[in-house]
Amino acid sequence: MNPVDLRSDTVTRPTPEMRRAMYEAQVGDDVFGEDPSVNALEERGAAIAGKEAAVFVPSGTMGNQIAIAVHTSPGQEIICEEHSHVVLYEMGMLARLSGCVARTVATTDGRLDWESVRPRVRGSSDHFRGTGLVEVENTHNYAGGRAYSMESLAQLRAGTRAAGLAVHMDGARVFHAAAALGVPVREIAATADSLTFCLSKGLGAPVGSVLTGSRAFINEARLARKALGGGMRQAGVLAAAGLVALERSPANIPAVHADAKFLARELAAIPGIAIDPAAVETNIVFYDVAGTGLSAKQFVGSLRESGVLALALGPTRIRMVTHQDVNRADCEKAAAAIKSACASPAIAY
Ligand code: TLP
Repeated sequence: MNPVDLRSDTVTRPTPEMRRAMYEAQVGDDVFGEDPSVNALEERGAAIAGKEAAVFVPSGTMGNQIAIAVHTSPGQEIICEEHSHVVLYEMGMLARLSGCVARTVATTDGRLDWESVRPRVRGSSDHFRGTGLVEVENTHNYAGGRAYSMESLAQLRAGTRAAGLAVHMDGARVFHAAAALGVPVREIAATADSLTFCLSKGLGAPVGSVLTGSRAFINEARLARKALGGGMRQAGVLAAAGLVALERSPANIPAVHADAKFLARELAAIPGIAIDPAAVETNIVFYDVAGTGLSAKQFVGSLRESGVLALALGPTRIRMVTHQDVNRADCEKAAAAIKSACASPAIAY
């Protein structure tokens, strides 16, 4: 039997409809701008985000890093949350590719606000290059899938605009933010100059992300993508699956969120597990197993024995992510496996 894989929403497999679309996709050389499926995906992505243009990129990391490179110049500072993906999980590329430094802001829930950003904003002088960009992650992965409120984003937008600063949104899971808030993606995107969203996270497509912004920004982004080796030629086979994902998958998100909340409530009732179910707003469930006497690694090993996969993302911190390839019964199985892992003595896995 296949394990219940809750390590990430990146693990989803393309649906039969996606596979059919991939098989039938019209393709051409995308570096020449001649792949009709990629062109259609970019048009659709831009329309959904309410931006002038979009570029299809192989990954969320590439989308974010291209955005940072285009918005900034070397020596500048990027204000972002301390646990943001661009800082913790993108291989230091904001320094390596863009020559920038991160001015991180500590938060309790991953969400920046203008009050915490404002004191870090500075112009350039004889001694420093100053702020180049504000980056927000929505939903915030490491903070447990928290979504920014529209009010907070509007304040950030007003403050950054007055300061003449660009905002990039890492919206890898922006469709989850939109579902949690009950607002269209374009309203969220309107609070940033550029937005990356992932087709392969939470939308079920096999590969790819879309970077959106103004036409001038995307023209530059396209050159940066080529420079990084991201010109993918007959990428229409991938874009075709992405188009299906954009069409079909948002409808699945409410059930995916309900599963995460169900799992969080179940976990809250298990002695030894520390979790605040009220903090689970979308599809990411973090919990702490310190109270069980097991390390996160041991705990994950024990779950694996029961056919449930999770990620250890700290000494005693575990992440589970619900997605469209798991259902309520799978979450019940996961909760039962967690109960039995808590009951078992500490074995070295
Ligand atoms: N996140 C992955 C891991 O890298 C942690 C995951 O399993 O959640 N932004 C955010 C907010 C992300 O969560 C991720 C992937 C990315 C960007 C990068 O996307 P990819 O993996 O496509 O480069």
